Amino acid sequence: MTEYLHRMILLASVLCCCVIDIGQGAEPGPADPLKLETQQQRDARMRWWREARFGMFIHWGIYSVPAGVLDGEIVDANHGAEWIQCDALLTPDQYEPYAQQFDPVQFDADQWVRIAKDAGMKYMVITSKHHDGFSMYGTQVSRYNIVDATSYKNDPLLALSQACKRHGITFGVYYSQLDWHHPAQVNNKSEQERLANRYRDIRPGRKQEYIDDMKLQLRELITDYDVQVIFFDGEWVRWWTQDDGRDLEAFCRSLNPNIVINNRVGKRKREDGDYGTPEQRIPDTGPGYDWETCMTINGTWGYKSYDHDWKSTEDLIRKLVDIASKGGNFLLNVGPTAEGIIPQPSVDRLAAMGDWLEVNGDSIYATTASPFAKPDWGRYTKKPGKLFAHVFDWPEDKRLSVPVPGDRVDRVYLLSKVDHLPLSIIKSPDRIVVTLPATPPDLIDSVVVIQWTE
Ligand code: FHN
Repeated sequence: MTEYLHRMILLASVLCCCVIDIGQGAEPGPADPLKLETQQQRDARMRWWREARFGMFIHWGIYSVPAGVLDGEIVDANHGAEWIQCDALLTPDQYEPYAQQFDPVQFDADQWVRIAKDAGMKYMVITSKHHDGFSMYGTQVSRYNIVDATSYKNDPLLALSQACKRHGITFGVYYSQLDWHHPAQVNNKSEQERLANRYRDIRPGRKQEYIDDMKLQLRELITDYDVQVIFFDGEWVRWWTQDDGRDLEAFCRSLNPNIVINNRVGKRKREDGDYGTPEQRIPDTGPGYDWETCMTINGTWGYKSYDHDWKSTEDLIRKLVDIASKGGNFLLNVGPTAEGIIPQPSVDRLAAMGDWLEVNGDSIYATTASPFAKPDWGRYTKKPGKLFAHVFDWPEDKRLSVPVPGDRVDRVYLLSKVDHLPLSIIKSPDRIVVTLPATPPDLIDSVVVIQWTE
């Protein structure tokens, strides 16, 4: 049987099972014949990620040295510190010496992983190479990396990958297609100043050279660093196509069939990768497929010495709940200093989120999107047999109306009360009214659990 005939039969079988799946699956799998996995296989592969709901994003690199300031002047208060090379229009000769100044002697991989774990985070995604093209691990592909180009000479990504394994956290990396250092890329002549960098061009005839180097690095990361998630970025450059994304996605999957890849591997289309990536925002409703909001705790991804505009713990917890109520994941960012320290305001907020999840994790992890409209007083999340009412604003009349048929409800209790003593409820055909205690057990979010038969 010829290769062509074999692939046609394979393609035909894939196409027909895709049609069936879309009819049956909880959410339709990406309708891409390239992806030879069935909906069941995809659900199995994505399960840990969907159940995790909460991860740590880490933007760390030599841009943490200037920390958003150049010659005592703030470069751009509205843009991430990781963009300083572009925003200050620095030439490589002006920017790359920061590598020699980068010596994170206080970096402690176990401490970082513990901060993530104590925050209730289940996975971690760190910048292996951001737009500046500097590799934060010991790559053989370019000497512009932390082992060869800094006085630090150690490999923090290897240390983090190993620490994640020790603490049961899943390890992932961020990787940028846009690269201000790679010789195959060049500033875009038709764009002015910053945009020339943002929309960097590829030199004629040298695209494959860059793609080959990317693949060599991704092979290193996937095979030697146990990478289970890849967050691509910088895909907006015009020379990067959706087909390039498909090719790169297939390449990564050939190295690790279980890997989870974001939609920026392609052109942020639904069929690209495994999940959508809204940034610094939370969609009004879930898009009906896997998605993850990435967000900063202050106003920058990379560390900025002067940015103290920290979101409150209340805001962050309610954002996590809002995202989970729409069936999404929350990838919350930290920007460590050049010394290797995660800023204390970030650590404090993450610890407080961890305390809340210690008590209320059942209402977040492995839950799915709310089946009901968003109530004025909060949000809903659910899992089989349980509906979680997240009460942000405690009703003045201490009564909570929930649109579930009364005859289906077995018990209602407060998740924070270890005894789970039942609360009194009034049942009616289409709803129940719960009588709440006078004061909320938690001012940020008190979770009322409704045990019911769906
Ligand atoms: O330009 C990057 C930015 O530096 C940061 O990495 C974020 C995080 O998702 N992504 C890009 C902006 O969309």
